[in-house]
Amino acid sequence: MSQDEAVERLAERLRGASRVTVVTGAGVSAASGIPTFRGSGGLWRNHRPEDLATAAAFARDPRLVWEWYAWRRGLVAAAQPNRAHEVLALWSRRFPRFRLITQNVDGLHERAGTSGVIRFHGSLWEVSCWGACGRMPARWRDERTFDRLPPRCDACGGWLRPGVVWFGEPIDPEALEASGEALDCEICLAVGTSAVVYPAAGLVTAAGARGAFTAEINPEATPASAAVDLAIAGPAEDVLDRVDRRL
Ligand code: BJW
Ligand code: ZN
Repeated sequence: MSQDEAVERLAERLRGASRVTVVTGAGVSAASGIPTFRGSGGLWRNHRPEDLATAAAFARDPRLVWEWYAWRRGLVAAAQPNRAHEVLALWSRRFPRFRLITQNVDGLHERAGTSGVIRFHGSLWEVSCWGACGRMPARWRDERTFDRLPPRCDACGGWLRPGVVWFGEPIDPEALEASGEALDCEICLAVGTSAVVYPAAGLVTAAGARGAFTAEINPEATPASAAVDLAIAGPAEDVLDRVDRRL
């Protein structure tokens, strides 16, 4: 099937649909200049993101891990949402029961105007007390540029940590529950994710098992490509724009 035919097939499915769920990953922010985790450009100062995104790495060297997050906060603050974020924001108003589950912590979906985003892996703009002193909320928003790394908890003086989900940590129960509900949909799309990190990687297949038509948009093949009903090879900002024009 040509890419044009695949785009038309997805548009045809979407016309008249009501319950549409989209699961996004780092690839949707690539065109905004935010590096993805895996593949070329994923390295930061010779460290693999997988080696930094763990509680053990933070305990060992909180300053190093915070430097990585501070660098990413700076990149995201200077970036703009791209056409992929914009189309999904339009769809959040077009489809009566649209849900967006993102693994991204950058907040670009919200900045593009999508409300009710389910943040599966937390937010780059939130922090929590590493020592869980209990005198602060479980997680709170803090968009400051910290002059000292690691930043300190105002209540106990201990380290603050980024408000994100690292490997080996549980997904926020509210995000997990909202995602489970969102899988009862007619169409479920995976956009810009390598589909290797669980439990997020299992969401689209789970929607398919509940009867949804499933599709993937990614320039590269992933472990999900063979499992979805339709795999469209191409960048999200281009493919989503073309699908939107055909609705
Ligand atoms: C484009 C594009 C363009 C490029 N357009 N596309 C075996 C089975 C099941 C689970 C496990 C297992 N072994 C270990 C686990 C657990 C582990 C896991 O899945 N590991 C695997 C790697 C094997 N999972 C966990 O630990 C999770 N928690 C958990 O399981 O808890 C259990 C538990 C229960 C109770 C108590 C305690 C524990 C947590 C996972 C957390 C992941 N965190 C990170 C960091 C978040 C913070 C931060 O951002 O710093 O999340 S890791 C990183 O990977 C980040 C991402 O959200 C996530 C997914 O990456 P994503 O988005 O797919 O990006 P990439 O870079 O991989 O791919 C980009 C894609 O874009 C590529 O495909 C490109 O081709 C494409 N692309 N340009 C469209 N223009
Ligand atoms: Zn504290």
